[in-house]
Amino acid sequence: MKITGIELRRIAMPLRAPFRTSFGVETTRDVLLVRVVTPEAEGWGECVAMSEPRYCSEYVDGAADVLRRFLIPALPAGRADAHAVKRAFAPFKGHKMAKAALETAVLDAQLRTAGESFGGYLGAARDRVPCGVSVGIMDSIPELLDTVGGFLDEGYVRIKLKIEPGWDVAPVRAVRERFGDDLLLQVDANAAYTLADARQLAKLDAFDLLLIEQPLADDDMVQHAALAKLLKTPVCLDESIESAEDAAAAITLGAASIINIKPGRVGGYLEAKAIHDVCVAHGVPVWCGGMLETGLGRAANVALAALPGFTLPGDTSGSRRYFATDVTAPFELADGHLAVPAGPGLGVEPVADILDDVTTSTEWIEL
Ligand code: NPQ
Ligand code: MG
Repeated sequence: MKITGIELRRIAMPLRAPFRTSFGVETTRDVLLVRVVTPEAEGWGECVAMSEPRYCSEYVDGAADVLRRFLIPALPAGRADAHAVKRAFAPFKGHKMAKAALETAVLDAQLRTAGESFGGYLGAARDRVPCGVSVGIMDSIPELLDTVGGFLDEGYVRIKLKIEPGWDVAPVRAVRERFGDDLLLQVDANAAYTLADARQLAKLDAFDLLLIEQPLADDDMVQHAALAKLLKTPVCLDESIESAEDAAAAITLGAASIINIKPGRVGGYLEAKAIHDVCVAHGVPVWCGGMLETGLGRAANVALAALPGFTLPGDTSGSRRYFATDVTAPFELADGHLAVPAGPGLGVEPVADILDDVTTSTEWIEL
């Protein structure tokens, strides 16, 4: 597959409601899209970096810079496929989100050319996936209960509450009391605590949570292992896991008994699949995280979430969880599930007019 050119397209997607986590509030999703053009097909990749380096060290302008300056020039000449692209990127340290966007665009073009879907290529074991939803930090418990109630009415099968010091036991207790013991409930701290908070976090043991996600700093695997010994709630890692090696280390250390896989965070769908395989081999459940993706990123995540090791519902929510208008046909829940796209590649297309409306800049790089 010969790549003839690449478009870097920046879009601004207004969020239906502000999304607050322990590291900040977002009101607009600032997204970098990568479009790979070949004589046979086009492919899309979505960069999941945020405008500012608060969730991790990457940020959108940095991703665009490393793509232009290093990753696009390193693309294999002539025959490019996703595996060759992954190898070509390996000498460059870090920048997993930038790498993932370009590798995914190449994989999409490759699969569209071959007439194969992402799900088929990755090894999806089902044609729909159960969906969870991530609920931001709110100003009050009544507001939280209304929001959670609304999502349950929409059919979500699992609720994840964002927590931080000062917003943890009380919201979890309130949601558990209001919605009952059968609700699948978990929490995500986005690295907001330290090991000194172990006693406070152990209070969450009373609420039968599926897991606590990334309670401590992303580079604190040893302390996560120590914390896991002090909690009944299973510890799940998100930010700490950037590769299959990280996943193996976390499992061996006892730092995680569950892993959140986000393809963007780990450098793409090939690495995401490798992490899935390591976890399956160790009997460690995985689930597919989310980064407020548009329909383009969401399509591939839903395909990944259909692999057999994804035994917990993911943050693969419907488009309307975040956006009034998605850039593709909207992903809509049916009976708490999203259908795995079956068409070639991502199986979805951007709607040209909508995409143009949200575009803030484009850059064409001829190869
Ligand atoms: C997580 N995602 O699991 C993340 C973090 C996150 C769905 O909870 C803008 C863009 C705002 C990406 C806020 C969910 C975001 C973002 C939070 C990602 O840790
Ligand atoms: Mg998380």
